[in-house]
Amino acid sequence: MRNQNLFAALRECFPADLDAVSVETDNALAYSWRDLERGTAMLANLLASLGLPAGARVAVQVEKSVEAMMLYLATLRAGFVFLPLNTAYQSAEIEYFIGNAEPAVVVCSPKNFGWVSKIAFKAGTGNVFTLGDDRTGSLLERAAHCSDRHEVAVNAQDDLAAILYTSGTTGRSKGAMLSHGNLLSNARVLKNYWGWTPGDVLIHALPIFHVHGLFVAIHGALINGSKMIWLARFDPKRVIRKMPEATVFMGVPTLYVRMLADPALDRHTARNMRLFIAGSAPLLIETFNEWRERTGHTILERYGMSETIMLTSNPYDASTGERRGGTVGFPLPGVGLRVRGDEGQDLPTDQIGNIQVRGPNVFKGYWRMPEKTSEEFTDDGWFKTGDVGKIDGHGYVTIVGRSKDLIISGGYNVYPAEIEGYINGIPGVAESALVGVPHPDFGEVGVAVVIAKPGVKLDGNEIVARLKSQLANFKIPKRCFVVDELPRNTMGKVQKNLLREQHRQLFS
Ligand code: MLC
Ligand code: AMP
Repeated sequence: MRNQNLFAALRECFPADLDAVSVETDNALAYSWRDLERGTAMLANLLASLGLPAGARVAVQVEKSVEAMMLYLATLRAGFVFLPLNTAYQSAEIEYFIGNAEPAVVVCSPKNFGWVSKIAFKAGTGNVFTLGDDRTGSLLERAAHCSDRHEVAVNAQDDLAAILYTSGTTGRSKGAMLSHGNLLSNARVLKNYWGWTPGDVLIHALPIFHVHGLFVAIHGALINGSKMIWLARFDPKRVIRKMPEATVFMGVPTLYVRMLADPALDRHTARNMRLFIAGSAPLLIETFNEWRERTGHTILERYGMSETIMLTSNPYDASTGERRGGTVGFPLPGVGLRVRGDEGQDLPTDQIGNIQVRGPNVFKGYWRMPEKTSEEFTDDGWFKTGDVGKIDGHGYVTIVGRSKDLIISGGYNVYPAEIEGYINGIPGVAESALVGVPHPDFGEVGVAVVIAKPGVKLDGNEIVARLKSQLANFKIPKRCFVVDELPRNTMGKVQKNLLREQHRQLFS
């Protein structure tokens, strides 16, 4: 049987000329396809030399670099399971992920080695390496002694390739298990659906620890043998400067909003571009329209999740329909999408309900949480996305809200229950509620409303300052109000919709 290893499939798509440039960085480094081939072989040989058991997890919290991408590819290549972690996560968050996933290998930034290695060794991890964003660290030092030839591991379609932590629809973070087959089938569908062509060049400006930057963008370029212009961080000026050399860009809505704020963005800078893709959070119709006016290009919005990779997309090919702002387009080929009522009944066209999906892209379940996994699937095998939406008569899907209590801020997910837990742990706090309100830059941001215990005087700014030492920065509420009481319904439940309404003008 054919090897179903994702890396093997991506490598087959490398161009014949391995000396051509595959990645060009913003600090003027150029990597050839041969560099990717050799670098991933050396790293895969290093992983293979560690005597890891099958299915071992490789947890990685490092700054974005081409070597970090190679580490991802090498983990696939060696047949192990990649576990990316947001660089903003602080020690309590890392402790949870490492404790839960029990990785055999942890790779962290050199500056974090002290605290990360302590957490990792305590959790039983046998190997902790460092990787800096300037090609420093013990990982590359060790890999330098390894052979640059490596036979790609043999994997079946259902073998795990990656675990992505997400809170799903409820509760504590859960590891979504994605297989080689999930990732490869989605990459192949997107290559065709988005019309990737020879000569395409992708500007890669997203972080590489989530679905968007790690899978959609990287797989998209590699499976097309396309060059990437690699920016270590998003900077609107740099993207605009590089745009004439590129044809494809992917971003969360905040990236588009920030580029529109730069007068240098115009039709001339975007003249060679073929496609602008947006997703991970709702794209405002104003942004969609303004982008078209300024650049002459219509953004293609698509919809996905950690558990499913990409689900729907507006059409690329005009003959199959127009790109409609405010919608996320059609279910991708092979993806089933249906809208169900709260009782599980099928809903007619245009009726709003719960979005459920199935297909070869849908994940294998949550890591070591079989009960949670079965709760999130219907009896007939459809995954409950937690998103609320409708399908119109032409088949366009629109997302109108979420049944899960989730705030999406600048494309990152913030789970109110998690933040409220931390706030409630602060001495003197009786109760708290976190709600999402509109924000011109991040789309949506969290605002905390807190009640103090009797006789205690609390200060909102001090609460925020305290949270900063415990949580990733994007999870920190942008404002915190201390009030006497929270609005409640007759059952005593906090009415978050009223709080949201009360604060919706805060940043407008
Ligand atoms: C940064 N900050 C944020 C934030 N990012 N606040 C709220 N939400 C965010 N997303 C705050 C920091 O806390 C800090 O605050 C200040 O902004 C500056 O931090 P920074 O790190 O310098 O910010 P910046 O580089 O400007 O980052 C903004 C950003 C980044 C938009 C470039 O957030 C980003 O790359 N977002 C993309 C996320 C992404 O890739 N999502 C895909 C998920 S996959 P202070 O107070 O400390 O100064 C997925 C599935 C799918 O959802 O469908 O794709
Ligand atoms: P994550 O768990 O980080 O993968 O986030 C997935 C969630 O992001 C989805 O369940 C949606 O709520 C949201 N999302 C992704 N793309 C879009 C989009 N184009 N429009 C609206 N919401 C989106």
